Amino acid sequence: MRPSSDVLLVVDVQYDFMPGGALAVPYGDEVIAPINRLAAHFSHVVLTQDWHPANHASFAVNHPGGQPFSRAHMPYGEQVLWPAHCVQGTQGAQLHEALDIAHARLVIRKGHHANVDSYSAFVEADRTTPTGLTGYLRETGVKRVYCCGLATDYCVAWTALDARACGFEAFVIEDASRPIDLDGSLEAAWLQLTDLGVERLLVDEVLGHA
Ligand code: VGL
Ligand code: ZN
Repeated sequence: MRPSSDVLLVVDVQYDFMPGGALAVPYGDEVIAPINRLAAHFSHVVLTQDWHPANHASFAVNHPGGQPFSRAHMPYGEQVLWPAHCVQGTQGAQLHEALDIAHARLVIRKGHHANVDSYSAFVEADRTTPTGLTGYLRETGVKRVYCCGLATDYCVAWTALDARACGFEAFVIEDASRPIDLDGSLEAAWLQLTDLGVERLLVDEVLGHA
């Protein structure tokens, strides 16, 4: 069992990101088995949950003429306009029931401010509003943050980059994550992750079987 200073951060494994969901990530359901396998070895697991109000500014439907997967200018910068997803209290926003992680200690909800998105589990897209996760991880003695889930090139990447920026050792577990890959976003994410000191690992490497 990994010590409590190693946290497994499971990002957005929710029905709306599954095949057939409102913002389907291709093969998104394939992350569940490797995540369950990993979680059995981590005493410290934290889950994130994308959790938007229905009037959220990242939803194309809330912009006159806005098309899903187009871009809009927000006060904090460019924002991809997504199909409405993970609306607070809906079935699509629920964590997948096949996650077998009863010992998870914390579920952190993000994206709950109507006017700001939050891909990162640490800091919202305005890059100033904290979620509180940094303080929680510091107070519980975490040193290493192992990120996995959905989507590799959005919420997983932004979360891992912020973990590193907060001074933790940070890792992305590639085969326990799946990408959206919009306009080259996956390649751009890996370049940035590598550049900023986030390590790329496979499940077997994390578990010491490689
Ligand atoms: C995500 C787009 C919008 C993600 C969340 O979990 O990667 N992507 N909201
Ligand atoms: Zn979202």
